[in-house]
This record gives sequence, C-alpha cells and structure tokens, in this order.
Amino acid sequence: MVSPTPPSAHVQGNCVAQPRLPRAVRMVSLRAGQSDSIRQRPGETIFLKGGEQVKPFPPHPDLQPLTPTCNPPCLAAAMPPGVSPGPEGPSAPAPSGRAGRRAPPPPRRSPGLPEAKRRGRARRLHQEVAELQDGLQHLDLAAEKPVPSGTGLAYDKELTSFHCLWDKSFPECPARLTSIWTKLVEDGLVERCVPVQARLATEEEILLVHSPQFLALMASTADMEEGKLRALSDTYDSVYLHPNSYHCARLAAGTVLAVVDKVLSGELRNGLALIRPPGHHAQRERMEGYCLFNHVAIAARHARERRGLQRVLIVDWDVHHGQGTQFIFEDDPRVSYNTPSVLYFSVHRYDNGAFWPHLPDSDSSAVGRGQGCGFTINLPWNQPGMTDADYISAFLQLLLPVAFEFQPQLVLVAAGFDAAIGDPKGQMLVSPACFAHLTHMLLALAGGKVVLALEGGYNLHSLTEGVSAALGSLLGDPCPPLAGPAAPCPSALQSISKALGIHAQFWPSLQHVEVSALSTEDEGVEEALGETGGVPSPVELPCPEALPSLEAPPPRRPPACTGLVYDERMTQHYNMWDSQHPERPQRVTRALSRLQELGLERRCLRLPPRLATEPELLLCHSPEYVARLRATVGLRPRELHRAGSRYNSVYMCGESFEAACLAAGCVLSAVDAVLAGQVQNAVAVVRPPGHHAEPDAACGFCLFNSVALAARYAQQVAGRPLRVLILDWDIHHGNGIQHIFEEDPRVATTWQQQQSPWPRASGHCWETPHWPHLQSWHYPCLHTPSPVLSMPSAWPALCTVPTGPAFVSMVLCSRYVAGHMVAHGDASGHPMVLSFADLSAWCYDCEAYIHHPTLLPAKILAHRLKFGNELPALL
Ligand code: X5A
Ligand code: ZN
Repeated sequence: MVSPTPPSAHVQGNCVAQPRLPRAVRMVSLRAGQSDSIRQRPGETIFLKGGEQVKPFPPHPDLQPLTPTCNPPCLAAAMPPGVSPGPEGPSAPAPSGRAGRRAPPPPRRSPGLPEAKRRGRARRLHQEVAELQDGLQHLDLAAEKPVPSGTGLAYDKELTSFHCLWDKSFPECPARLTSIWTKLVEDGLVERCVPVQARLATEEEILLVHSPQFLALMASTADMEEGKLRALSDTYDSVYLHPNSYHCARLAAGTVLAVVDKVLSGELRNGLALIRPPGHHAQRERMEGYCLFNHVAIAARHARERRGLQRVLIVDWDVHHGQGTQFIFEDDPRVSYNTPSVLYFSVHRYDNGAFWPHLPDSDSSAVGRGQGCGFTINLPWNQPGMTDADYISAFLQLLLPVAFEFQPQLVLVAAGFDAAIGDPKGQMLVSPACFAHLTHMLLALAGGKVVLALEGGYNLHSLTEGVSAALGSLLGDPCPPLAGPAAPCPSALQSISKALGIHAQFWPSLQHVEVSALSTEDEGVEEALGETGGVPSPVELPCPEALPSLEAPPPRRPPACTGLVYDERMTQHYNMWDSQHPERPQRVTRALSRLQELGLERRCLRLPPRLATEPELLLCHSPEYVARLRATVGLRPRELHRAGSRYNSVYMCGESFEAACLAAGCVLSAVDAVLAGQVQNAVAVVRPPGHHAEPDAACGFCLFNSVALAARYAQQVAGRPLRVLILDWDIHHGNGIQHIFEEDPRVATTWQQQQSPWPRASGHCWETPHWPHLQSWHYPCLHTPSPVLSMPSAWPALCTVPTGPAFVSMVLCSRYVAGHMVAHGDASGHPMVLSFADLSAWCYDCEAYIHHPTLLPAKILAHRLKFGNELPALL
C-alpha cells in the first residue's frame, strides 16, 4: 500500500512543508475595561467574546503583514437547518466526505414543551453564533510589538549635595552614590545603559502619598539653620536634615518616576534609579530611618492613578523592614475586580523585634488589613548571618509563587544593599552575585518591567558590588555563579515556613498537600520515605566550593550569546510505512523556519553540526547496542521493519543511524561551545529525540540518548567534577535518562510530567509533539470520540503524485481531496476554516490542519449546533 519515497521529496510533501505556522487564535471573555490585561503573545491573534477589541499592537517588523481584513471562518456554512444562517444563507453545501453525507435529521414528531425548549436553545445558540462571528470580525492579525529594550540608568550629582551636618560619620552619606557611580563606570556598565534625566517630583506627585501638612513642613526645612534642622530631626526616629535634604528627596522621588514612566511607555525595558535619601521608611506624615519621602510608594501610586496600572508589585530586599511602605498600602482601597493594586513584599532582619524599627508590624503576622488582607507579605529573619541560600529560598518558595499568581504589570524594587556581606547594620552574608540572581528572578515578571530604586547599603564595597551585579542582570548579563551547593539554614526555613503557613490562606499557589495526608497505600511515597526512615536527609553534593570572597569577584563575562545547531540531514530519518507518524522530519524543519521567521535564528551563533563518535556513544550505550544500530545502515525495508519492531514504538530507515549520531553529535557540539565559553547557552534543534533511549535499547522514537550523552560528555570535557542538571519537560517520562543516571550523583534529573499511560503501556495513541516555543499543534491526536471522527476510512487517504523524476508523497485526508474546505477558503478569503463535518480546522497560511486549545470555544459551539450536546472528551 505504501511505497518508500526519497526523503528529500518526502519533506516537501504538500501537507506541512510550508514554513509559515498558524497564528494561534485566542478567544477571551472580558469584563469592560479589562482589555489591557490581555497580552498578545508573538504571532497570536486575540478576539474578544463581548465585541470589545484588544488594542492592536503595531506590527512586528520581523513578521510579514497579514490579510488586513479577515472574515469569519465558515461557521455560517456550518449552521444546521434549525438555525437561521443569517442574510446570505449557507455559503456552501454541507462539507464533503462521508461525514457530510449524513442523513438529514428525522422529521419532527409532536410539537410541545420539548419543541419549545429546542427552539429556545436554537435561539440562544444563534445568538452565540452571532457573537462568535462578531468576535471573528475583529480578529486582530497584527503581530506583537517589539519587546522593549534598553536599561535606564538615572543619576544626578546633585543627589550628593546633602549630608549630616553634626555627625561626619553618619552612614547615609554622599560617598554612597559617588562610589557606586565610579564602580559602574569601571565595570563598563554605565556606557551600556540609557541615561535617564533626573527630575524633581511635583508637589502633586508627592501628595499621592504624603499629606499637604507634611509636605509643607519638609519644604520649610530648606531655609532652616543647622540648629533648627537638628531640633526638628530629633523629634523623629533616625533622621537628619540638611538644607538640601528637601530638594534632594524631591529629586529622588522624581527620578524614580522618570525611570518608571520610560519603562511603562515601552521606551526602556527596565531601569535603575541611583538615589538618596532612601525612602521606604517614610510614612504619610512622618520622615523616619534616613527617609523623607517614600519614592517607591509614590511611584506605585503614580503607576496606578496616572498610568492606569491595576497591579504593582513592590519587592523590598533592604535589610530593614519598609514599614513606611507597608503602612501606606496595608489598607489601600481596592481598585478593581476586588483586587488591591499594590502587593508589598519585604524580607528583613527582625530578631524577634529586637532589630530596628522594633515593630510587631514587621512580623509575618502583619498581612494587610480589610481589602488589603494578603497583600502585605513580611518575611522577618530572626538571626543575623543569612546567606544567599536563605534569600534565594525566600524568593523561590514565597515571593515568586505569589508574584506569578498576582501577575504584576510593574515591579518596583526597594533595593537596599545592607543585607550584603560586610554591611555594618545588616550583619547578613549575602554575596554581591546574589543580587544579580534576585534581580534576574524578578525579570520574569511584568514582561520584564522592573525598576530598582536604591534604598540602604552602608558598606561601600559590598554596596557597589551589589549594585553592579543587579545592574548586570537588568542589562541581560548571565548571573555570576553563586558559591557552591548550599541550603537555607534552619532559622530561615522556620521564618519561611511560618510566612507560608500564614499566606497559604490568601494565595493558592502556596498551598501544599502534606505528605502525611497522602495515602499510605501509595507505594511510591512509602518507598521514598522508607529510604530515610521518614527523616529528611539532605542530599550530599559533591565538590563544594569555597565561600565567595569579596576580594576576588568573578570576572565579568561578555554579554550573552546564544548558539544554535541544526543539520538538515537529520530529516533523512523517517517512517517509510507511515508518513503521518508524529515524529516526522517536518518537526525540525518547521522549528527552524519558525526561528528564522521570528528573526531569532540570525541572532544566534551557528554552531557546527557533527556526528557523535563511537567512544562518545559508549558513554551511555552498550557496545552491542551501538553495533546493532550501526548494522541497520543499508538494510532493506523488510529488515528495517523487523529491526524497529524489536523495540517499543521505534521505526528505522536506512539513514536512521546517521541521523541519530547527528542528533547526539549536535547536542555535544552545543556542549562544546558552552563549556568553551564561546556562547553563553545554546539550542540544538535535533531529531530523532533521545530521552526514552535506554543503554541497550531504542525506545519511544528515540535511538541514542542525546541529553544523557551530553551530560556525560560535559563531565568528561570539563576535566573536573561538574554538576549537571537535566530538566526534562517533555510530556513523557524520560525513562532512559533516569535509568542511565539513577545511580550517578553528579547528574540531577528532574521531570515535570503528566500522568500519562506511556511509556508504561504501548499502543498507538500518540500525543501531539510538544514544542514549548511553538504555539501550535499540528495533526492532533484524533481519538476524540465523536460520531464523525470514529469513521475509520475518512482519514487518512494516500496518493502519490509523479513530479518529474522524483515522487512526492502526499498524505491527504478525504476532505482535502474533495476540496470543500479549500474551495470555501478560496471563495471567501477566510484565513481559517472550521469543518462542520468533524470540527477540524484548516489554515491556509500553513496549508495544514491545525489545532490549538483556543479553538475549543468555536469547536464546542459547532458541536453543540450539530449534535445538540456537549463535545465529549476535550482534545
Ligand atoms: C534605608 C535604611 C536604615 C535606618 C536605620 C535606623 N534605613 N537605625 O537602610
Ligand atoms: Zn536599610
């Protein structure tokens, strides 16, 4: 029935060879005013159910413009006789194929209540159709605007024009800013930033947070004599005033606003405001703790009230609790949709109340008040000496889960550096590099709209190193490595656990199922607990490294460069008995052309592809197995079929061995480039895949275990102990990798996998290939039990077309052959059609059937129209 075809021709088969992918379509239900919270993803199309339009983004220069007007797909044609099709009537006959030739519905019996219900249902459905069509009319096919770029850096020498007149050794001093500036110039960071002009905050802006009386009092200090300044200062806690203090505090606040505005407008990606005096202790009617005006609080209110943001996250990693900020927002009136607009997170030294500002409000029990409950998150440390591991844990376990749930539109950081190692006040041990990591973690939020405002930091050395490290992350530099393996200390864990316990009631992301609550009959749990007798025993990690020393900061690496390795020859591995097999050559050709379309490919450094050598394959596979695979080269189809069927879910052709060697070799090439420092990181677009391959067996489309080989190879090349982390996000369990490394402590493997039947059970129900970078799914698993889809012969039909000397094999479904959907598309100019016959969607841009979860509303509706009931199992 099937004849093997030359691979090159095969790749050009008619169905999926087009490089352009479908724009994913997203249908969204919105309440009024919410539309700016919907973000378009690259190449994605959004239409709204209620008819409200998503503000179109200007087209991305890298993407070709699409048809400017887009009509709805052929739902009109899809409407059953019971539903009025609208003015034009059905524009085409029922779809072709067996499905389309179904018998008409049986004649009505007696009218009555059921009939009235049916009509009511039809009316509602009609309304939904109208809504859907209306939504489709507003399809916005413009691509996403370019990602903002540029890191803003705001600084003004003017900000050094005040100091404590009566205490020359006061820690909050002008040298803090000058030494930071010198360091940033030295490190070459200033020239990589976009300068942002400092400016004064207006009175109106200060009044967003502070009272008019307090503002007037601060303004009056500009003309005071030293004696009066000192007397006034002494009526507050830990502040000094200088004749220039008021001016500089206004300049500091305005400077944060200047950076925030450029980030919100998209002129800059992120930014840093180098300012003093600090701000986070200042309250509505009080200066305190070296602070006059609360710059970050003003910026948050400004973002909300003047720039219309709904959610702002404030992260305060200054070693002191920003009680001023907390007080300002803890009972802040809600803004919209019952959600307070500002989430305040502070990690600080507390010492059970013994550390300044000595307030019970700084404990984790303070969670906000009224509508603001849960939107103040305090993480108090009860011991000095907290390390990188403690701060990283605080972020990973507490802040980030909440932040990802909150989905801020802007992140403001009260960036003090007094938790840095060597700071006289903080007495903590945080390395400068850690500030790069903390900053980097926040960049995943708010589309990268992160603004750092300097707060404390009184050891000039660690202050300047810390600022430099944080700025490096804003600029996109890779984070400097942290000191060797380390875990949070017991006291830190206690603080984190307590805060988690308190905030789990507000944030589902913090909820965990207790191990004790799991069924004891669950063998896995018992087994895992059995190993340690129930007592947690921390893993022992090899090769601990020395603690970081301030004396020898790691050399700064050049800006990140990403490697890309790909070789066309990997497409020569193909399934000659089933060209619809999901692991097909087009997976890599399409991936690569998508990278090209998006302009990503030309931003990478192309790395040389190569074949994995025999000794390299032996790093993970047995000599017998390698020999057995090598022997498949040149076998005849019948022998190849037999060779493949020895294994679970494996096919082979004459070129499979070479393709598998190439896939593995390309990954090794990427490892070479990364370890040599030629690139910061790399992507290998390879097939066949590898993670199911066992030491002596192919498995699940995989021949050689490329990733496992790469891990072993990296350790070999490095010539020193190297800890390797393998993250396997394939939907299937990487059984091969696990078996290879189960007993190797140098390789940690982690899986994020669904409970899926494979690889435990074999069968022929393939899940769709999962490419996280591509938002489309081709050729979905067609096992959805619907009356039409269960007809076996409708899909696929095969035809072979002679094209000159070669043969091009095309697998076409019967609907394509009959041409109904194509005809409709040609006639209507619709970019996409949904078949009423079997709910498949055809995309003319891709010339392929596509599926995406966002098509589901349309499919559900079509199913309802056709069968009068709900679509059974979802795709
Ligand atoms: C911003 C900052 C410290 C206040 C300490 C008062 N303030 N003892 O770090
Ligand atoms: Zn501080």
